[in-house]
Amino acid sequence: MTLELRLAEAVGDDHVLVDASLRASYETDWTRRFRGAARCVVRPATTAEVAAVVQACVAEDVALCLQGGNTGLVGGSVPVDGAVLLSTARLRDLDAVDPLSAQVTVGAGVTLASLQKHVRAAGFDVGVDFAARESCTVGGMVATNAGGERVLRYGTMRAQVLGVEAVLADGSVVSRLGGLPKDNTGYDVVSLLAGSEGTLGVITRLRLRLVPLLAGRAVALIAVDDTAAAVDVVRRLRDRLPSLEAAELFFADGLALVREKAGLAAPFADVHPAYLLVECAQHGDPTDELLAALEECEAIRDATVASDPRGRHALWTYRESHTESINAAGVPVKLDVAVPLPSLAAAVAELPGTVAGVAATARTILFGHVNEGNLHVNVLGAVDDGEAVSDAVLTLVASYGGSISAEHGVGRAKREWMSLSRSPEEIAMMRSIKDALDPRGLLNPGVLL
Ligand code: FAD
Ligand code: 2HG
Ligand code: ZN
Repeated sequence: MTLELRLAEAVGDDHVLVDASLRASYETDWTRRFRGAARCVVRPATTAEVAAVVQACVAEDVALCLQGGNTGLVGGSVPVDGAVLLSTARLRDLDAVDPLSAQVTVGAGVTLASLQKHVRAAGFDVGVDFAARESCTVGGMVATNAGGERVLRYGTMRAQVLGVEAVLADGSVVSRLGGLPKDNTGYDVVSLLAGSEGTLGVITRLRLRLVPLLAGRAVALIAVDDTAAAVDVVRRLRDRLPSLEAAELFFADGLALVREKAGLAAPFADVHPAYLLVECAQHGDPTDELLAALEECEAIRDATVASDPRGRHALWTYRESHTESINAAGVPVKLDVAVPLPSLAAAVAELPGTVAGVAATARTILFGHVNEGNLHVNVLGAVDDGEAVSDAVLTLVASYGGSISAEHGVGRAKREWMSLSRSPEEIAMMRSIKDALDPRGLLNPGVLL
């Protein structure tokens, strides 16, 4: 029996896509920088079907690549040529929210937006949020240990995960969905799979911790002179406002591009070098506390505050439209890095020159999650110099004691620079784990290691 027939037996004919036109949307990543031609796309609907798919690929010694919403930005979600691509899109069960433990169990293919809708109807919220919410899946978010806009308050995706069900590379199933917040019985399988980027197993179901649904919200867009001023304002707000949930940084050139591509009005009468967007959330209205705290920050040059949903959304659009606006301007070389907060201003000052040193005509746009020192370095007009740009930026970041991947993962894009962020001993440990769990290297070959 051919592999395709065996896969069709596992998931049904309709869910094995062999035709090039049906495979196409799965074969290019969101940035259009990474591509691969899959042998076929297979779309299982249950953990048992996933296990059958893995077993079929193991029997034929065919590589299996994994894809959730295909919003990943490091090339990890596209297949290698000739691999079977497993899409988790049909793993979309939503169990009832458990209000006593404030937890829910969901399929890995559920999108963040569907999860938010589901848990908000029960009076809860998800601790992680970001602009790809309509398409990214919970499984992809755990596999990449996604960060986003609320890390300041709730941590990254790993911190939201209390249990996992996954199919390992030999087709066996580990299921740990009990949701015990305290459980120190040996190695933490759940944590190991978070951030493993599909190299250790296919995540099929997740038990998630939920956070309170906070209806009182206020957003401020703040103009400042530079990164140092933005960092200073964030420190003051963080010390004073327990309701502070988000602190995002962007700059005049990014705002100009967003305004051009999204057709938005200027937020202030004057152009300022840097902008900080902050959000506070609590059960009651936090607007007065936010305004009072802003008044005490001397570094603020201008500010606008919105408490109603429309006004808040309008302010967030200036920040959240960066990724789409950059994509509309060209194919970017994307680098997602973090430096220690005391070095953030120096890194921001040095990065454009560092890029120009290897790609003179490139356009560098920076933005990010300021409290974590997390910068998104987007370089337009440099796809042909991608290697040199990556090398220059990541080497600079390493010289600050930073990370070459703050939240998007390593994927295929940054694999060769792992040693800038991880010691030989750590890489050897990761390699041992990979070899033990996937000795034939069939899961997501070329990703991470
Ligand atoms: P995919 O892109 O499909 O896959 C990502 C990786 O996870 C791949 O290596 C894939 O093989 C693996 N994978 C997917 N599903 C599974 C599974 N079930 N089991 C095992 N491995 C799996 N990221 C952030 O961290 N913070 C942000 O603020 C943020 N904002 C974004 C905004 C936009 C507009 C876009 C396009 C992307 C953004 N991202 C952000 C990146 C991306 O959305 C996240 O990395 C997200 O977690 C990927 O989810 P996905 O379902 O699309 O995964
Ligand atoms: C964000 O914070 C995402 O908006 C995407 O992580 C970053 O486009 C990027 O580089
Ligand atoms: Zn981000």
